[in-house]
Amino acid sequence: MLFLTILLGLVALGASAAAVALYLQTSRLKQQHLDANKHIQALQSSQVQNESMRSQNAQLSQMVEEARDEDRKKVEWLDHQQQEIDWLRAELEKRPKITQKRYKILTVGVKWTGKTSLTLKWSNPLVDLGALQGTKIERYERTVSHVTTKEVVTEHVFEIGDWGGEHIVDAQQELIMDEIHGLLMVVDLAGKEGQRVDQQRVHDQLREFQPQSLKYFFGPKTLASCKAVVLFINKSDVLSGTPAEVEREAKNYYKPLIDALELYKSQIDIRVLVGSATYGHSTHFLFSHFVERILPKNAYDTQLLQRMKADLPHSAQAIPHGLPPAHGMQQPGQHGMHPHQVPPPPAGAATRLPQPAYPQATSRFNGR
Ligand SMILES: Nc1nc2c(ncn2[C@@H]2O[C@H](COP(=O)(O)OP(=O)(O)O)[C@@H](O)[C@H]2O)c(=O)[nH]1
Ligand SMILES: [Mg+2]
Repeated sequence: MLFLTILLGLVALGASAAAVALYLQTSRLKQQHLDANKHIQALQSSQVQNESMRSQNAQLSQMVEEARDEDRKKVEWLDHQQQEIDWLRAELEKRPKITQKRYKILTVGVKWTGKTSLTLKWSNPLVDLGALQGTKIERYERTVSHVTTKEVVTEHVFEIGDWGGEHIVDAQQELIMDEIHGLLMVVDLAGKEGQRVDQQRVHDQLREFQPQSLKYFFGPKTLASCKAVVLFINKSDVLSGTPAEVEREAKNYYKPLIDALELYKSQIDIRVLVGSATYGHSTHFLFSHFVERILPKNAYDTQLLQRMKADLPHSAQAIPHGLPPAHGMQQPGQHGMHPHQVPPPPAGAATRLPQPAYPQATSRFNGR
């Protein structure tokens, strides 16, 4: 009995032990299961990460490829540019060199006579060079012609100085300093906004250009370099009458000055014109005149020849009475140019010009 009881006890003990072992085993398995799940989750998330990194990587690779492509294109473009620069440089080497010949024309006269209006009209300047430092001279520039030889292109340029001071005696200083090729003396018949002749003003201007002052104007330096002097009696529009009457009257006002200038006619080419800067009367003739007097004959180009041919011979047909002789002043009784007429050619102008090898020009260029 005791034996049975002990046996049963042992069996029960064994069963309990087995149950405990089973429980422990189950718990351990559960824990392992949980761990395994966690690992699976971690693995899944790292797979997702991996996937996204792979796609980022692909994008980066594409970007790198594109940047490389871009780089290659830039290198090609730079090569191309370099070739172009080399080609242009070689072309430039082949080109003739450019030189400039400048001819200075100084415009003088007292304030408000219309110098600036006149300068802008006759020379139609392309460049305003600004005021000469320390002076009252505004400078303008107008290219007159280009002459090409094998190695050199010569650009012939008029540099027009427009005197902006009050008294012309101050301008004389500039004349002493500078070599000039043309001199345009401007006087007028009326004041700033004047509608009729202002005798006092005429008188004042005659005093400004009195013979004593002229002596300074036509000093040895000016006589040596200056090829053309023009006295322009401006504002002829304030006079009325026939063209001949207007001209006679205007010249009469300035007779003392014209007579004083006459003394220099054997030494320098002097021309008297009556006109109006506002209305463009006689103004365009200034261009042809200065070209004809100042520019050497080998400095004409086709365009200039056309213009000169259009200006001079054409007008010669239109007007029976020519201008006074090219050198010197008008003879008594001879009429100079009238503001309302197209200017006739100076005597001998047609023969002085180089002969063009093309038909008679019909167009004029815009220098007026
Ligand atoms: N009636 C008339 N007035 C003119 C003529 N030319 C210029 N003027 C006037 O005269 C004034 C002075 O002109 P401007 O060219 O500045 O003279 P500057 O001081 O000699 O340069 C301006 O009011 C112009 O409008 C002209 O031919 N006739
Ligand atoms: Mg002015």
